[in-house]
Amino acid sequence: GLTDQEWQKVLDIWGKVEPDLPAHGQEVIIRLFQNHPETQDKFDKFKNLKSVDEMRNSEEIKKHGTTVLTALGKILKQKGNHEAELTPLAQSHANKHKIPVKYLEFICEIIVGVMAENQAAAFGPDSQAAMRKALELFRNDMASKYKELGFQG
Ligand code: BLA
Repeated sequence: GLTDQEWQKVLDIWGKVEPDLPAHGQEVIIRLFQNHPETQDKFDKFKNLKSVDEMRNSEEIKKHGTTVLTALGKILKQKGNHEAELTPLAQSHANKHKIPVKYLEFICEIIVGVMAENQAAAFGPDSQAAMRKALELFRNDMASKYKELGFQG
């Protein structure tokens, strides 16, 4: 788990991201699709988007990015006691969307990268390390739930 100090760092930096959630979310999804094109195939509604320009102009991408970061923010604010938030998410991601743990790793790394670019001054090495730890906890707990659900992930 994380120490109280580490959670404090995570929630402090998240507080800086929150006022601009849609812009961060949009960037995260576009970069996910650019860096790992196979992830785009998981989305029926985004299969038609070919160029970065089309992605930038897509309100649906911005909307999904906002959904993702809003859900992540709710999870982080539980400081590890995120059972109630994770259960439905693991269920939909295992049974319906079929998202491997590897893809969760991809998006978490991109989230850290986008935060580092947009929040350079506030997101120092200690904050980045704390954020990485929190995202690892999220992924590990998703992976355990995947196992319970019989999804190889
Ligand atoms: C949908 N993803 C969702 C939803 C939420 C999240 C809240 C809508 C409700 C639901 O279907 O359960 C949450 N998505 C997240 C979080 C992360 C994220 C917290 O990416 C990451 C921190 N989901 C993934 C990854 C992919 C993914 C890595 O975690 C793709 C590689 C896909 N999420 C995905 C898909 C949907 C979805 C395909 C359905 C989209 C739709 O058709 O509306």
